[in-house]
Amino acid sequence: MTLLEDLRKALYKGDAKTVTALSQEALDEGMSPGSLLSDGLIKGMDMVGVDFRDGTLFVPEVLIAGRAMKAAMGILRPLFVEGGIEPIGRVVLGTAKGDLHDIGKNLVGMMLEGAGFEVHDLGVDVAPEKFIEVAREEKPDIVGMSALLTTTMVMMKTTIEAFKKAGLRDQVKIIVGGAPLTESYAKEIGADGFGADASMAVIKAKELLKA
Ligand code: B1M
Repeated sequence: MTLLEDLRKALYKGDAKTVTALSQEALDEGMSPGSLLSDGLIKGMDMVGVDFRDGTLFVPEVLIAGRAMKAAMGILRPLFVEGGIEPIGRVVLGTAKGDLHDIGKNLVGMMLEGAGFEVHDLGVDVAPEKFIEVAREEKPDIVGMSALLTTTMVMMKTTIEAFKKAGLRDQVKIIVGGAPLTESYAKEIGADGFGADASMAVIKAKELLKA
């Protein structure tokens, strides 16, 4: 069995200690952080997702796998995030109201920081009013929203409408993403950009700011 297969298996089992050790081993052997992320960690979470959907894994197991993923992201974070540079833009980021999924959103935040953006992460279950309040205070260039549930992706539209009502829509660019979203849905709800994955979110953010 290859190191990455072992890593995915350990992630599936939620064995944070082994996931962390194998992630470090992969990096020490010269694997790029990007390959470790996409071929190891994200594929491992996909296996978890399939069995969660099919009813062979349940919420506690999925949570434990999620924690193992977060532990490994702790190792990757410093590799994606460079310090001491002037931010190329400011982003307020959060998961839509009613949604508690934050692994993908955290990844997007990490990659944006790595690309030179300053990121203010509002966490999960973020109400439209909270996005508005922080946007007023911090005057970000971009507001990023993540949603993993078909029932919460509609909150992104509500939030965009709230920005319009508050007279702030023209002052920020809005990027959305998350597994159930599509480019056409993003357009339909009036977002400025869609990120199919974390690296596309970075490309879109740079494009919107012409950075
Ligand atoms: Co949830 N869950 N979950 N879950 N969960 C899904 C999303 C689901 C698809 C599983 C399934 O049935 N196969 C399903 C949704 C079905 C649907 O709506 N159609 C589901 C469900 C049903 C639920 C509950 C309702 C289960 C229940 O209680 N009965 C419940 C809801 C809780 C709530 O939010 N209110 C629930 C709970 C949970 C846990 C708490 C147990 C846990 C979350 C832990 C956490 O995040 N801290 C969890 C998990 C882990 C998952 C799966 C297995 C994995 C999600 C994940 O982290 N993927 C997921 C199945 C799956 O997606 N395979 C599932 C890895 C992550 C890196 O990918 O988040 O897609 P992702 O992010 C990607 C891109 O989407 C994109 O970039 C990221 C990196 O490439 N992206 C953006 C994301 N945000 C972006 C923002 C951007 C741009 C790109 O711009 C701003």
